[in-house]
Amino acid sequence: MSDIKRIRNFSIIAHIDHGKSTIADRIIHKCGGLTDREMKQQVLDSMDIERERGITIKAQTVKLNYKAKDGTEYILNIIDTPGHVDFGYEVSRSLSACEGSLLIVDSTQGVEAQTLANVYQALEINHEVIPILNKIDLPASDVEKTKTEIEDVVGIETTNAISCSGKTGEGIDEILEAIINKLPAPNGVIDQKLKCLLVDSWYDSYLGVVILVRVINGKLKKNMKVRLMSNDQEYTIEKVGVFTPKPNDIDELSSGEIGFIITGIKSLSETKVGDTICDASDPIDKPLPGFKPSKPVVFCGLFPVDSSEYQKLKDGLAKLKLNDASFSYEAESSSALGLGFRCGFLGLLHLEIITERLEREFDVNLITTTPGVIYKVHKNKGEVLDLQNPSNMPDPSQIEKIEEPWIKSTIIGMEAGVVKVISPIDDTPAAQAGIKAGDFIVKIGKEQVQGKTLMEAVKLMRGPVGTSINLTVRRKKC
Ligand SMILES: Nc1nc2c(ncn2[C@@H]2O[C@H](COP(=O)(O)OP(=O)(O)OP(=O)(O)O)[C@@H](O)[C@H]2O)c(=O)[nH]1
Ligand SMILES: [Mg+2]
Repeated sequence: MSDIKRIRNFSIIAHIDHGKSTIADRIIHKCGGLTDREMKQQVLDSMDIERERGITIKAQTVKLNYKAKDGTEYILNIIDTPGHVDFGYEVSRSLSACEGSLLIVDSTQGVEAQTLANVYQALEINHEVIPILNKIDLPASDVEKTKTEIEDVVGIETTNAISCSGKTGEGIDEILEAIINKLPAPNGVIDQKLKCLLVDSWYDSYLGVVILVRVINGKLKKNMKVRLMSNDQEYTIEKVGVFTPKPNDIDELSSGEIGFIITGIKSLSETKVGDTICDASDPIDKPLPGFKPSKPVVFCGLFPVDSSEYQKLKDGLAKLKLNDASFSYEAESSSALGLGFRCGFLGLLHLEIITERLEREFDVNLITTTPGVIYKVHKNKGEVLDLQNPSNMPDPSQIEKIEEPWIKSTIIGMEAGVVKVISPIDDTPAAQAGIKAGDFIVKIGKEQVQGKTLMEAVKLMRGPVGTSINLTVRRKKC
């Protein structure tokens, strides 16, 4: 059992490629989680495809012991998250298992889209955020400019920001001390009834379904009977463990800790991410609020090049679905391409990853149809159809109107390039179609102006603007 005051749970968040996994490596190495021989670059990116492409797809948790400068031993639970927007859902559930975040910003690149998206999610759930400027070993690194950007665009203080290099290891000691001194300890109660958050679950071919949990109150022990509150089913815990990063069996997890349990559940559909787990013999009344479910937004058809490979494709999809509940598929037949599946993904990178895994791990040659989004088709009789497959388009005589998804966006760029960026936006059908009535907000630092078009808003802002200042452009409605 660990003293809850000596636990720190935190996520590492950043834009893609800003160095989250590399900094996680350094922290693991410093805390002795792996020996020199076991250590490799981005050790938490364990899938082949993650290593080849150098991207994180799945969030990974590691428990480490750290002896602070004051001589006290602390337990650190780190969650390394993916930076690409398609995997934003991984970030949101990782954040809810922790009390704090390390916000990594590449000091050669500055603040980028996912820096903002991820840090806002963290601030929304009251995380303590430690800003870290990475890659200071590179000649193009500009720490002061990046700090100004973080203050202006993200809006968090950077006086105590840490400069570091995931490559050389400079600044890692400071990061570890800041984790201890700035991030809060969890505030659960060990003597209360068991309450756990189901953070993630995946299928392991040896162990079955592995469930990642964060214990809020109470204790989770081997052989204990627990209940999943969403389906009211009871299960016996066969194994309790933590990742160090190797899986390590332990006897119990107590309040404030993050670890995994194995219960003999065979199907991932029973383990709903965001569910609450309680003691079957002493249940709690109210479940935790849970998360918003992830929803596929990009759809396309997948067909085998050779129709005899249909069964292989079907089996492959079923197996991948076991490890990735966020994509969906249903059978489809096309007069040109034969039998196949209509699949939904979180974005284009997710689509690419899944098709690559199908071809590689299940040896199927695929034809992928053009990806599309969901259109809302309003029919004459008032019925509204969510259309994801063009072949289901109703007869034009039955359609009153069709709506296509629009985006709400923030553009961050240098003033010098603004005109080039915004002219095409003002020319888009969306801008032409009547969203001009004061919908555009241009924000530079703390100042903000509103214009009928982007160009007008930027011109209004021109007066007080210096030559190389960052600019945030936000369209108000969508
Ligand atoms: N020179 C230098 N390169 C770095 C540093 N930190 C990371 N890198 C490199 O930057 C690239 C991206 O690093 P990752 O750690 O994979 O970045 P990430 O943020 O985990 O990326 P995603 O998980 O895909 O979002 C790799 O090639 C790293 O070797 C650093 O401090 N200095
Ligand atoms: Mg990574």
